[in-house]
Amino acid sequence: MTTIANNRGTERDTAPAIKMLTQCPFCSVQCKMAVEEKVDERTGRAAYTVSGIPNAASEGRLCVKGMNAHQHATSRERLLYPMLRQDGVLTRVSWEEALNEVAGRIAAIQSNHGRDSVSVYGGGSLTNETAYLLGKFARIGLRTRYIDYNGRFCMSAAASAGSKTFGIDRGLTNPLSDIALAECIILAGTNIAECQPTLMPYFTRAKETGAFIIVIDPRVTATAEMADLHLQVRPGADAALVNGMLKIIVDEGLTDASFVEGRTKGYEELKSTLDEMKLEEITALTGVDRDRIIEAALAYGRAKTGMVFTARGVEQHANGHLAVRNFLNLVLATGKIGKPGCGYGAVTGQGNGQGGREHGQKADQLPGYRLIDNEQDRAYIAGVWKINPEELPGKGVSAYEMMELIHRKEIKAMFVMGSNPIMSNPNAPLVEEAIEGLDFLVVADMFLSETAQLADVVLPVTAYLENTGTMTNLEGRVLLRQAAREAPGEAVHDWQLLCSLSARLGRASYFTFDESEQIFEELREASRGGIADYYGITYERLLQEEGVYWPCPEKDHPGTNRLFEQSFAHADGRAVFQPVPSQSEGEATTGAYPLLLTNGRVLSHYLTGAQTRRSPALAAKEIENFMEIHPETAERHRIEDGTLVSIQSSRGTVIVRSRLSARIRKDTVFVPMHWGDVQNVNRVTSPSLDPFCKMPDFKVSAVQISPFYEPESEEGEADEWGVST
Ligand SMILES: Nc1nc2c(c(=O)[nH]1)N[C@H]1C(S)=C(S)[C@@H](COP(=O)(O)OP(=O)(O)OC[C@H]3O[C@@H](n4cnc5c(=O)[nH]c(N)nc54)[C@H](O)[C@@H]3O)O[C@H]1N2
Ligand SMILES: Nc1nc2c(c(=O)[nH]1)N[C@H]1C(S)=C(S)[C@@H](COP(=O)(O)OP(=O)(O)OC[C@H]3O[C@@H](n4cnc5c(=O)[nH]c(N)nc54)[C@H](O)[C@@H]3O)O[C@H]1N2
Ligand code: SF4
Ligand SMILES: [Mo]
Repeated sequence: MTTIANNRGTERDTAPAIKMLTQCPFCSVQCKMAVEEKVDERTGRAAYTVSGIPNAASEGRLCVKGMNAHQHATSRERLLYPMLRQDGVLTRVSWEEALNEVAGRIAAIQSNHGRDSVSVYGGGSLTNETAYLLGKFARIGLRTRYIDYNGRFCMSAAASAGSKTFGIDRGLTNPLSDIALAECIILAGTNIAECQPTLMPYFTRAKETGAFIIVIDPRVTATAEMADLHLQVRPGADAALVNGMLKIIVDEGLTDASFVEGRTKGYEELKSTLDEMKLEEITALTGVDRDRIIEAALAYGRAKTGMVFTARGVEQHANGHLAVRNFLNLVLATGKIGKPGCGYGAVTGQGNGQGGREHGQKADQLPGYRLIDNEQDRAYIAGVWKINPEELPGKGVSAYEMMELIHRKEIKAMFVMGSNPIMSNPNAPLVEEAIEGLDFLVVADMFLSETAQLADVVLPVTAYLENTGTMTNLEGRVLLRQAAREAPGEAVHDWQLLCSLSARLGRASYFTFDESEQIFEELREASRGGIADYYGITYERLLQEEGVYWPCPEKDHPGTNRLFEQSFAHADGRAVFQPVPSQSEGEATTGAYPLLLTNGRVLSHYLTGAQTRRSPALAAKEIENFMEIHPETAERHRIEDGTLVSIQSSRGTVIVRSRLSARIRKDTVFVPMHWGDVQNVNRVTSPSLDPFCKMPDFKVSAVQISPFYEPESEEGEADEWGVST
C-alpha cells in the first residue's frame, strides 16, 4: 500500500536562491521556463525571477500567464491539508481520516445503489500519468462506468472529426516549424494571440515571408489584426462559410484531382451537395460578403502550400463535429496535407489537453485511444491490468450528461480531480443544483475552487512546480516536467492519493506505484499498438531529447512529427469526405432573445480563473468580467460604456460590465468565461449537445440584454470610502 508522506516543505528561514526548471501549467504550448526563488533573510519573503528556456515549441518565449504562474503556486490560498465537512463546515483532518471517510462513503453508496452510482470527473491539466491512473481508478478502483472529463468541452469535436476523417486524432498533423512553409494560413475560431501567445511569431514570420493569412472570427481579435483577410462570420455559421469556399474551389477547378482520387473517398457525394448550393444563401447565413468568401477561397485554393487551424470558436457548437469536418473537406479537396507546409491543426487548449484525452479519461475510451466497447481493445487492456475483460465496465456518458444523471439522482457521488465543473459546464443553474444535491462530493485540487467549496471532502494536491510527470503538447510532442519544489503542507501528488484510496477500496494490488515513472512504464505498455502509441517513449529519452512525438512504437523510433505523408490511419489508408449541411442546429435568436452571445478568453486569465484569479499580477490585469458590445447595439439597448448589464437567456442571468467596441459584429455580444457567481457566463449558455461528440453549444446562445439597476438598498452607514456598511 502506498503511504503518503507528511511533507512539510514550506518552512524556510535563510534559504539561498534556488533555480527551478519547469514548464508552464497553463496552455497547450507547454513553454519551458526557469523560476528562480530568492528568500530575503530578514523578512522571510520570497522574490521570483522567471525566464523562458529555449525549446522546440516556445523557442524560449513566455507569455504573461507563464511569467506569473508561480504566484498561484506559491499563494497563501494553497490547500495545505485534507478537509472533511463536519457540522456543515470544512474542517482539517488527517489524511488517514479523510481517505477512510472517502472509501467508507463510496463503499456504502455503491452497496446501496450499485457501482455506477459513483462517478469520476477528470481534467486536461493532469499529467499523462495521473490521467491514465484516473481512468484505471474509475474502471478498477471504483468499477464504475461513469468517468468523463473537462476535455469533452474542449477537444471533443476536433477529436471526433479527426478520427472520422483521418482515422487519428492528434491536434497538429505537422510540426510548428511547417507554418513558415505555408503560403496561405486559415485561422478559424482560434485566437492565438491571446490563447497561445508564444506561438504568434510562427505566424508573423510566415507573413513576413509572404504568407496570406485569413482569420475567421466574429470579432476583430488581436489575432485578426494580423490577417490579410478577416471574415467576420456570424457565430455558428462556419460550416456554411466553408461550403461557400468549397463550392468556389470546385467551380474554379482548384481541387487536387490526383490526391482526391488516390488518397480519399466520398468526394462525389460532397460535390453533389455543393452543386445544389447557392452562394447567396451562404452570404445570408454567414453575414460575410460574397466577394470576401471568393477572395478567401481563391487564396487558399491557389496557394501551393497551406495550413488550416481551428479551435473552440468553430468547435463549441451543436454542429461542432461537422463544422470541423468541413474544414477537413477543404484540406482534402485541395490536397493540402501530409507535406511540408500543408496540414491541419486543432489548436489544443489545456496544458495536457492532448495527452489527457488519449489514455482513458473519456467515457468510451481506454488507454492509447482504445475503445471500451471493442472486444480486442478490452482484452488487451485487461491483460495489461491483469483482470478479466468481463470485469471492465462498459461505456459511460459525456461530462454534461453526467451532470444530468446527477440532477436526476441516478448518480449519487462524484470524485473530481483537475476541474471546476460547477463553473465550466453549460447551463450552470442546472449544474449547480445537481452538484449541490449530490450525496457525496470529493474534490482533489490545489485551491478551494467554486466546486471544492461544496465538497464533503477536499484533498490537497501538488502544483506544477512540485509534481513530476509527462505532458503532451499541442503538437503531440511528449515532454517531461520534473518537480522543482517541495510540496507545501500535506499536499500530495494526484496519483499518490489515487493509490492510497484504491488500497482502502481493497484494490491495492493494481495500484502499487511509488514513482510517476512506474506509472509511465505501465502506460507505455497499455498504449502499445494503439493509435496513440507511447511504447517507444521513456523518461530516459525525454531527458535526453527535447520531447518525442507520438506515435512512437519502438525505443529506436524517432517519433512522428508529420502525419499522413504516405497514407491516412484508416484501414484502407484513405481519408473520408463528409458532406455538411450549411444550416447549424444551434440556438437561433427570437423576438424575446434577439442577440447572439458568444464567449471565450482573455490573455491574462485561464479557464475558470481558479488559478489566475489567485495570481495578483494577473488578477490586476482584468479584475472583473465584461460584455463586449458594438456601440450601435449598445445604443439600441440603452447601454452605456462601463455600466452593469444584465444578460438573460432562457436558462438564467449574468451580470457584467459593458465594454463598447466596434470590433464585434452588431448582432453578437462576447463575454469571457473566467469569472464565477453572477458573472459566470455559463449561467446563460445552452446545454444542447452535438450528437456526434457531445460537445455543448457553448458559442451561441440567444440572449436579451438590458441595463442593470441595483435594487434600492436599505439605508446604511457609509464608511470613509463611500462603501455602505
Ligand atoms: N489566455 C488564455 N489562454 C488559453 C485559455 C484561457 O482560458 N486563457 N484556455 C486554453 C484552453 S483550455 C483552450 S480550449 C484554448 C481556447 O482557445 P480559443 O479557441 O482560441 O479561444 P476562445 O476565446 O474560446 O475562442 C476563440 C475565438 O472564437 C471566436 N468565436 C466565437 N464564436 C465563433 C464562431 O461561431 N465561429 C468562429 N469562427 N469563431 C468564433 C471568439 O470570438 C474567439 O476570438 O485556449 C487555451 N489558452
Ligand atoms: N462558456 C464557456 N464555457 C467553457 C468554455 C468556453 O469556451 N465557454 N470552454 C471549455 C473548455 S475548452 C475547457 S478546457 C473547460 C475547462 O474547465 P475547468 O476544468 O473547470 O477549468 P479550470 O479552471 O482549468 O479548472 C481546473 C481546476 O483544477 C485545478 N487543477 C489544476 N491543476 C491541477 C492538477 O494537476 N491536479 C488537480 N487535482 N487539480 C488541478 C485548478 O485549481 C482548478 O480548480 O471549460 C469549458 N467551459
Ligand atoms: S500560457 Fe501557454 S503560451 Fe503562455 S507561457 Fe504558458 S504555456 Fe506558454
Ligand atoms: Mo479547453
